[in-house]
Amino acid sequence: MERTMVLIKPDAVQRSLSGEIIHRLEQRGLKLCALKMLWVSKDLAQKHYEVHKGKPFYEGLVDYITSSPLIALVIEGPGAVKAVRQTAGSTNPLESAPGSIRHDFGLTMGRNLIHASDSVENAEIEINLWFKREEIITWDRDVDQWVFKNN
Ligand code: D4T
Repeated sequence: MERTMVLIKPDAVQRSLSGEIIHRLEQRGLKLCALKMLWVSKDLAQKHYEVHKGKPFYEGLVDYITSSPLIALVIEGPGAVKAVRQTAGSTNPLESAPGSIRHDFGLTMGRNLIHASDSVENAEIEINLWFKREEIITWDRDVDQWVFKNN
């Protein structure tokens, strides 16, 4: 089953939106496989955002992500990468679809509440960067037959 990684970023945690964001992912039918709160080190933040190194917003992005605790999650489901990106909304909240998290709670790219892996390959890299193997729970959820099945 496909997995993706989500960060409930420091602005969302500070604004007490963590429960709302998890609720929306669960409501969609997605399954939690790992969850932890942490205060990210500069080293981990720099590794996570390495592709953006050198861009004008990079330093501010690393400062923001390390400024306050965040919540990291592993989420599972059919098409989990696409589903979570859709529920999160576009990077720029002003271009996000109504009903998405970034649209409903955000205004700027600099405080856009949530990170979601952008491909299956990057999801695997990010999950390995943020989680130890034993922190990820493989489990059957009783309702999966009513949510995950295709005919
Ligand atoms: P993340 O990685 O946080 O899920 O965001 P996206 O995948 O939607 O967008 P991204 O990689 O292009 O950007 C990473 C991160 O940088 C912030 N950002 C981005 C910013 O502060 N200013 C900017 O101009 C851009 C393009 C927002 C998300």
